[in-house]
Amino acid sequence: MSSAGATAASNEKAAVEICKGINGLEKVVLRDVRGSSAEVYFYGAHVTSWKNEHGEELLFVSSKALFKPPKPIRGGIPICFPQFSNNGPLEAHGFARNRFWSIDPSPPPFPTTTSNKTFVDLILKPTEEDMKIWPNSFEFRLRVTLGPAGDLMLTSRIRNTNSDGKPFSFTFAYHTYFSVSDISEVRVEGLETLDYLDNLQNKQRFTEQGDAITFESEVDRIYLSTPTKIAILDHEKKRTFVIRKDGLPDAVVWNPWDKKAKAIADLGDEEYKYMLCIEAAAVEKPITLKPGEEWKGRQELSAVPSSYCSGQLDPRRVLLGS
Ligand code: TA6
Repeated sequence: MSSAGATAASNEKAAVEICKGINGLEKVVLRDVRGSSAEVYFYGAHVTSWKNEHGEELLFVSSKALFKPPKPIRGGIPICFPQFSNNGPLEAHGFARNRFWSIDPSPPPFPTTTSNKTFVDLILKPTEEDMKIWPNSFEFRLRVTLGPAGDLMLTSRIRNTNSDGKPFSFTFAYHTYFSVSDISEVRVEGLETLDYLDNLQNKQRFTEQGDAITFESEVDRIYLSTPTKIAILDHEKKRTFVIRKDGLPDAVVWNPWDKKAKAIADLGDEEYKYMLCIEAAAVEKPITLKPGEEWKGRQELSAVPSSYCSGQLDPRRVLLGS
């Protein structure tokens, strides 16, 4: 087991390292002995890198991303809490992504074994300033785990610590930016026939017709009550991303395409071609917690090499497999 708590021995140091990143912002680097790695900034508890055992970057981060608070980092895995998008009075996607988190000194025990995994536990509690905009006391614990096969898991545990007996409600998303070879060549499997709210049409509700989602223009949709597994097939890179999720019933699919990309200052004009956001989320039905109650939301990402000849590309096998 390797965590950020004990980095005494040099071997341990190799697995978990706290160091300076861009603009001197501190980050945690997780390394697995087989070569995969991940990087998490304390700023936003923001995962900005996930590499496979060949050192290939699997997440998209914009070349124009600003690592400068209070601006969120464009790319990687921003955490949207306590509000997804503009679904409420707070700034878009809430404030967790532009706050400084810290190492969790005493994370509650974790249900699953961590013997062969590398991880870091981070925690966010509201400041007095936060309480003015969202008057709730909470503890948000995030564990970022790099598994032996290079899988990346994010497990959030949010507890209501209000002392005034007040429940609170929130919406949530792991706003993951996947790196793809060419957006017009990828397919998303697992969302067929589902209902979705279209953010480009005043959140009107539609039903997905296609047998797979492909991209030829801006897409900004919230798929409702999805299966727990979704796949992104990138033929050109012979790679399939598999997203497994628990406690997060919805999935947001976003690509800004050309016009919106030009309007986003911290995104390169052509960069929409190399990114796809598939976001494990809880949006349609806000989560409500009474004081003392805790919610858990987990996403597990894996990138499997896939090619027609190996037959692994058959999404049915990917989605229905273990
Ligand atoms: O998750 C999709 C979305 O809500 C889009 O509507 C778009 O605004 C995107 O998030 C990016 O949001 P941001 O606040 O990071 O610019």
